[in-house]
Amino acid sequence: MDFLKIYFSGSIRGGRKDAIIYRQIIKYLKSFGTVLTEHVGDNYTADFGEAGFDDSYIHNRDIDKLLASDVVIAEVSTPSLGVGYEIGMAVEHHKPVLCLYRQQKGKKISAMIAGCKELTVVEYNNTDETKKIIEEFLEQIGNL
Ligand code: 6K6
Repeated sequence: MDFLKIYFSGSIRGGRKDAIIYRQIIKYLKSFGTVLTEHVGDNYTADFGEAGFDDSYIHNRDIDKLLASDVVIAEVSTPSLGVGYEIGMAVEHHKPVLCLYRQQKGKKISAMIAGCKELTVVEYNNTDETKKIIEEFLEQIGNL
């Protein structure tokens, strides 16, 4: 089988407080294949290093990557319009999607994610747990 193409989705303009977690997940995902969206874990400056990128260019490039991917792994603890849009698009195109969610006091995951039966939504407490969850998911969808 070809090297697995993984689309990692995580908040950018929705807020970067979980960026370190994204980096750790991406690092682990790289042991299974190519992560098409490694930049989501990058350490951006205040403007997220976006200077010079037109929004429609970003959108079209990311959708091309999403459609080319074998699997989508989204970290959904920080609500993000872009992440929600990517998940919806992935479902529409029948991609296997794993949503990783960290329990946070006073917060609840969107019903549009928790209530979608095409998605695999799994809660975790620390990044070590995400490794087992990811491995089990890839096994379950037949990619390991
Ligand atoms: C960042 C670094 C260098 O250039 C940039 C430009 N911005 C983006 N680049 C790539 N993907 C992006 C960018 N902005 C949003 N996205 C996509 O939307 C990513 O794939 C994320 O999963 C998602 C984040 O959406 P928002 O709404 O939180 O920004």
